[in-house]
Amino acid sequence: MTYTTLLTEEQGAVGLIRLNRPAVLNALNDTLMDELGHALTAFEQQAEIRVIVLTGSDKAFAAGADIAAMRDLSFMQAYQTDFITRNWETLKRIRKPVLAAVAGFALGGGCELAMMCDVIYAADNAKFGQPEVKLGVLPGAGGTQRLPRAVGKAKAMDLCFTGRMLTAQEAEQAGLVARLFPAAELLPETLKIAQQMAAYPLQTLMMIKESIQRAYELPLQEGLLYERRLFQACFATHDQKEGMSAFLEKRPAQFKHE
Ligand code: CO8
Repeated sequence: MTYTTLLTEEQGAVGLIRLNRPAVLNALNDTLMDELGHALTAFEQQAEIRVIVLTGSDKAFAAGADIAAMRDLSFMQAYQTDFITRNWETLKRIRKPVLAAVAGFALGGGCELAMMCDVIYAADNAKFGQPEVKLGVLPGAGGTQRLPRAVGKAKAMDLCFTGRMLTAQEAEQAGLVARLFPAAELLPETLKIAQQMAAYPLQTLMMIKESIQRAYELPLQEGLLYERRLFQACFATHDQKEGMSAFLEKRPAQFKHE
């Protein structure tokens, strides 16, 4: 499938999606979000792909929703069409790990899109922010909800009230970013991590994702029980026997992802 706003490629068991609207720093519009939903779903359905990486350019992951496409919307148009967020839930439904590799600007909807991913790896030139207040609106795709969960209330309020940008270093210290890399190494390093993850059993990666996501939704006791049941379910898989046998026999494991 050829997209107008994305580039996609497969690298072994890793599916790579690159946001590609360079003239507007990958600003998000309905076409891009529809295509992103399609590309993610295609990798989700492709059995040989086990991990997905979402990235932008060296200058921008995404500088937010497309302001030109948004300015003249009426309330009815925004409400009835669910401008750019109509496909937002697609990303939430992806069960394979989705890693964001963020270089440059991740602002507004761009920061919110990165936060929809399971892990954010960032270049040392990355800048994160929710500058919507400067445009007379508030974050509309999770900035007031996911950002406080990621960086705490104080930083989230500060960022949303002032519209200032977090540096990559601050973002890592605050817990928004898992690891930082020099800009030139971001994508190769993220792909290396993705390949490492993709060698592990797919069903285990999916269970980890499902269980960690529950940590944000369930009371602790319910989350712990959910985790324990998934742990026990692993004993029905080939890969649990293989992983533990390989350890005891001091040899590399041969996982079959089943
Ligand atoms: N939308 C449209 N065009 C954009 C956007 C954007 N978000 N960001 C950059 N561009 C365009 C610029 O207009 C410019 O175009 P041109 O060359 O034709 O003038 C081009 O990209 C390059 O940008 P700059 O010249 O501004 O580049 P700089 O390096 O000087 O500055 C910045 C980079 C700081 C990133 C600057 O472009 C900027 O501030 N951009 C806007 C950031 C912003 O406000 N983002 C939030 C948008 S609102 C949002 O995301 C809400 C999401 C909620 C969705 C949920 C709806 C229900």
